[in-house]
Amino acid sequence: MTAAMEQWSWPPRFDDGYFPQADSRYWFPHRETMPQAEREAAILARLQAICAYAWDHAPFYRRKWDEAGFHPSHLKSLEDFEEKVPVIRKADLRAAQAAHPPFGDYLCVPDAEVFHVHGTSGTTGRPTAFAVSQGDWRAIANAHARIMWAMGMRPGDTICVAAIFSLYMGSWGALAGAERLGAKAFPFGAGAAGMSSRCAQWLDILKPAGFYGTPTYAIHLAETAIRDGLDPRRFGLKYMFFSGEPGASIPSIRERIEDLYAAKVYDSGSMGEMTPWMHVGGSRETPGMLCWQDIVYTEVCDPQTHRRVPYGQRGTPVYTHLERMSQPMIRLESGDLTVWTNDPTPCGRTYPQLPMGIIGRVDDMITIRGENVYPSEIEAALCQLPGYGGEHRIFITREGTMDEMMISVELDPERWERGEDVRRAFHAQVAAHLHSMLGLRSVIEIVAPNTHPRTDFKAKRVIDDRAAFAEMLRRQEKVSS
Ligand code: 8LH
Repeated sequence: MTAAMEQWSWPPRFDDGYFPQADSRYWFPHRETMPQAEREAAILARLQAICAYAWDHAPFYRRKWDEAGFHPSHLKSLEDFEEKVPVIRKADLRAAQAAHPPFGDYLCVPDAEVFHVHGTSGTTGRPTAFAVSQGDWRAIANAHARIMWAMGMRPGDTICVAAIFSLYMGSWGALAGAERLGAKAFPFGAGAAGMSSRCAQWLDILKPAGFYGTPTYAIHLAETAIRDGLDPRRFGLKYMFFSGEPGASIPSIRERIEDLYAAKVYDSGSMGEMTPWMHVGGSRETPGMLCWQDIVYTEVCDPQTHRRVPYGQRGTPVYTHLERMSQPMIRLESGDLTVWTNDPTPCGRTYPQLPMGIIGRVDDMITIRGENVYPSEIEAALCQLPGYGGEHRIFITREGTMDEMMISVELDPERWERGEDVRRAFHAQVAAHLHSMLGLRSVIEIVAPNTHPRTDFKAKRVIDDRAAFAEMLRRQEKVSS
């Protein structure tokens, strides 16, 4: 591979002063549009280099691969990669960090080279630390600037980052990309009391071109703005890019946000561990997300066998870093669910696509009387209904031996005020629509606007008390035996 692949090297090196021609659709024209077979040959060579690097620097990978009978010298094709290299899971990373604190024995650079420490929220169990070297931070900034360019953002644009600045990689990744793009970075953040009102006020004053956050927060922010007497359509936003949860690739939710703000919506985002997480991310012309395979090699796999599923089918993304030195992830199983395709794209990039984005987590699936449903499908269906008040909760419970689902749906303020008949009609409409969209009946409750708490981060809309119910039954059995 020669000059044909712009700034493609191992170890990764970037020209921080590089910009494409101002009128170029592509940041790296050749790298983004090259024939797939040529790119795959380059990816294979890179995978060989990275596996050898990880073998030399990370006892974690040596141990894993020894157990699986794999050695980097065995890697001769992309098929070898999926067949011979075992997946790693978040639990493996957690265990490695518990045994080798704080960064685990997959840290491949000297401790002194760690430049940023981020991590998982750790709400369930031990948090996992992400150690990012300075070189990797540059790689992240360059990759994100490239994808933000594809979404249409340009040097000089003001980009508001409206997500919490803590250990969460979402906000920092968007900020690093905005800085490298030569944009005016506006790291407003999120998460403190009263911040949404102030954010709306700032957006109204500053009129930024770009906005980053979660889809849930964008809707909440628009509601806040409207309540404060501001019109989000007058913020002047052009590009709103999202990550962290499903929404931006779901037509009804995307259209809702586009309508609220009169802006274009783009989806992006894999996992904090996989930063540059925009490596699955949208472009101006292509719906859903592209898999930017030369940044992170994505395989959409059968969740059991971890072999790639054919294009057009559902599977779980398995990710491999191609431009990270500090804690390279090699076949990290995401546990998410998506469908991948490999069609010619309107933007001309020759990457596989995730046209529906990421649907949810494999284990988010709710099974009621034999029917499977994902929470994002319920949200998508509700967003299609005029009158939907913007929030809902899904309660899963066990009645005897049967699982039941109850959905509590807000009605919009104007219809709510119109009284009981309108509420009853909406109830019937929600029940019929969800039945036809999901193929199963659920118990519906219609509630007043703003009944359910809003969030400035990722929404948690499922309340599942089946485990508590089973536990209660066990306790009762003990008492009566
Ligand atoms: C998504 C999406 C998406 C992430 N559509 N589900 O924000 C990007 C990174 C930094 C992030 O959210 O990382 P984190 O906190 O580790 O969460 C990763 C999970 O978030 C991922 O496994 C997905 O389940 C979800 N997610 N971006 C749908 N665009």
